[in-house]
Amino acid sequence: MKEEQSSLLLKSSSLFPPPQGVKLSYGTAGFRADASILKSAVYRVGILAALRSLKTQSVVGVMITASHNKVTDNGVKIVDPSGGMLSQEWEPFADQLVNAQTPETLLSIIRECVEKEKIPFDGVQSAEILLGRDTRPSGESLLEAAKHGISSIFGAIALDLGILTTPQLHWMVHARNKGMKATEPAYFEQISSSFRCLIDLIPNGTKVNKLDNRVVVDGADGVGGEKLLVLKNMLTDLVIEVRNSGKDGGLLNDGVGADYVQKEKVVPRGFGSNDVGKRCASLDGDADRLVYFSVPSNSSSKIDLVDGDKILSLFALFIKEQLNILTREGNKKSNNNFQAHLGVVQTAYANGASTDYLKQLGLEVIFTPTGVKHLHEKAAQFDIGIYFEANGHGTILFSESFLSWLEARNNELALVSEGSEQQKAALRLLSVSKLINQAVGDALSCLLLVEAILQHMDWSIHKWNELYQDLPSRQLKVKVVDRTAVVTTNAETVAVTPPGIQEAIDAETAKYPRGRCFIRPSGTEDVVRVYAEASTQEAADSLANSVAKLVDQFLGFGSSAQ
Ligand code: 16G
Ligand code: MG
Repeated sequence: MKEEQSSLLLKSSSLFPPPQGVKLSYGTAGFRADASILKSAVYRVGILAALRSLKTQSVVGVMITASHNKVTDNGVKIVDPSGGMLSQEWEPFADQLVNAQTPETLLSIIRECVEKEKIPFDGVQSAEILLGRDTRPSGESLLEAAKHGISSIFGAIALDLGILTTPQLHWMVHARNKGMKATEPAYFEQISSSFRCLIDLIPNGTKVNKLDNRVVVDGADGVGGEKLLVLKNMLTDLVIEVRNSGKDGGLLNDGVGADYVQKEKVVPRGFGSNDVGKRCASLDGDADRLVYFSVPSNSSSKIDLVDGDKILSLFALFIKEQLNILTREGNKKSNNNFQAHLGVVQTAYANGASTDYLKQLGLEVIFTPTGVKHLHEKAAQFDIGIYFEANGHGTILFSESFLSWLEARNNELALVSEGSEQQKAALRLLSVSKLINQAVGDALSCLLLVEAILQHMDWSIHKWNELYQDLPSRQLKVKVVDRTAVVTTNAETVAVTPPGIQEAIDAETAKYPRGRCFIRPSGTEDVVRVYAEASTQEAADSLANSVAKLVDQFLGFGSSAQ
């Protein structure tokens, strides 16, 4: 590393001293904390992003958001050149860099990283970083800190894209590295036009019966609401009413948003008895999660939740149907046949009834640990991989080879049987691959896909919700002395340590019909989480409570679960 580069780094990092006595960890989805202590971390993530861009010789992204956390929190994460999450191999660098106490230690960690990763660091190579932030008030000054970090690496350029949803930034990094247009208008144009294609491909009989093309969306008073106000005007055949758009003074994530709705199972602010029977949806604070719900009666605030598992089931059903049409009898004559490998990916939080349903459809279901990076990685191994967490984060990934086959098949069908059912199925799948975000789960594009499929099927939200009935479940969290004492295996379904706890959990679970229970350390909060499922709500509650007590006995402060 050149002398000038080292002294620039020493000088600029001294302007961003780390907070005393705080240790941050990259965690499941980047660094997150109270915004007041994040400047130094964001500055350093700027440096790391520049190094990552130099190393990969591609554009990378930095997103400033704390998703569904309270408005006073913020966070930062890196988007890799593929548009996905930062490679897990680099997470330890991120931790070391952010926790370095002095400019000198910081410099030596950077040196080590440059050497170990053989990063071309001669000032000749250039690096480019796309920056985005959500609507949090702290976002603007944190984004400035990221710019400082980036400009302290010679040859690195920051491109400030302003306020974006997290998935928009992922989409733009992905698009940019594929040589495609990576602007917000291009994003809106792609998702609205592929939505239109799907609507145009709805079988005629269904269109006549189409009654219900309205959806009411809770924007969590965040960036998703704001963007949806733009997107809705580009759509015909769908009427979106946006509430909690962030434009009318509501507080971000305060009694609103997908996380609140999914966890509390009550109406978000601004929804109530006037909405009985309507199809409603909720985005989270950075619009990478989506859940649906309906208000069943005007006497309580309870909702009927349609969660990520049901979105996954709807998508899987539709994709499978299109694949069946494409490859059915009579079509076999084509010498251009291909058995697409379709797989679905869930976590242990997926409701057991959803897994049963997907298996009944004949689908291959795979489990991974919690966190988008794990699900995404697995789904990418299929020709079509659909992944969802119950909390509403997910997408559909299409492999490059399957897409080239599909394009070719569509062209072939256009010649021999233009307008046939087979060709329509090919076109629908191609439209889905353009509508759904290939980089990361995206609430806006998932919303449009759900709406297109419901119109295609001519289904109400109730019909959709009846695909299967969720098993009653309960989630609890337990404060413990050290959550890292819990180590799990088998996609988090088995606790390996502390010794003896899994046997105790098994003995408890065996007492309940259809009982299922697991514990895992949270990746975002200092707690151990308990999930329990059973045939009745009372049983699920009781199982969760007993296991929370076990966690407390094995690991707690001697206090009881909260
Ligand atoms: C983060 C993850 C989400 C996961 C959640 C679990 C991303 C983008 N987000 O929000 O996938 O479900 O953490 O939180 O990866 P927990 O570890 O506290 O239960
Ligand atoms: Mg989010």
